[in-house]
Amino acid sequence: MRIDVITLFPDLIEACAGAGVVGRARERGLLEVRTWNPRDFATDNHRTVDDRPFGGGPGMVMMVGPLRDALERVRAAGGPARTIYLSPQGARLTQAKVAQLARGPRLVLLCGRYEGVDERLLAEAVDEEVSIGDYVLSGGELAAAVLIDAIGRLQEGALSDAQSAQQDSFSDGLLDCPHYTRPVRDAWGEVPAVLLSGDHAAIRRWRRKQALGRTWLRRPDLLARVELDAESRRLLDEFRREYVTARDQAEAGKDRTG
Ligand code: 9D3
Repeated sequence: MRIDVITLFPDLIEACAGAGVVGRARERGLLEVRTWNPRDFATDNHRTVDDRPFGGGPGMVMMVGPLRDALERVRAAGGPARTIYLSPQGARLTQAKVAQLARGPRLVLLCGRYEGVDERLLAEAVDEEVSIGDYVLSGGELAAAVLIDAIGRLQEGALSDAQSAQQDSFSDGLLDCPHYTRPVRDAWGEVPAVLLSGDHAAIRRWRRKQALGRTWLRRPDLLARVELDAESRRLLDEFRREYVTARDQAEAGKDRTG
């Protein structure tokens, strides 16, 4: 898959998309990422890409001209592509959207700076606006980097077999279970005995129960959207009962000492 990024800060994109799983995917030719700087498409001596907003007010707006010329060059270099503007006004990014976009074959990401881009560009040249969440960034680059990372790791062959298998068992809309490694005993606690038991069925049930329980505690919104089979409902009931019991005992302990 190929991703072209139009940005005033190509170094930011390169820094994020050059490391780890995504960097390796690019080295293996599974993912191609190219950056284009609108400043290279400015027409005046100062290479101006922004101007003051009509109607007044603070901040600057990215001009249509340099962005349009950059987009036209990008499209000429590889045919038509879905164009996404990273924007606080966009639809919130989800894993389902990531999976859809990762099917490719091509994507153009437009990063805004200042107060954003001239609305005419959005109307004429942008297919979709995407936000990564309800907080204020200083531009679209980190959001584009998030999208590239999430898409890159889904490219066929980007993850090791182990990572892919891991992903399969948790692509079910639940939070992950806790993880432990050596040593078994440490000043900060012990590894749960079941994980040392060698009983693979019991380990699988424990992990499922923890994943369900943590999702119930931390992300009830996610839990409300998954269909649980009979075993999962039973494991979650167990988790809830144990959680309530442990909480009641902790409360009783406090009453005795305090
Ligand atoms: C403080 C400036 N705001 C004026 C009231 C509007 C504003 C303009 C530009 C807020 C943020 C930005 C820059 N943000 C992005 O380009 C951006 C973004 C984000 O800020 N949050 C979450 N997702 C995204 S995607 C692009």
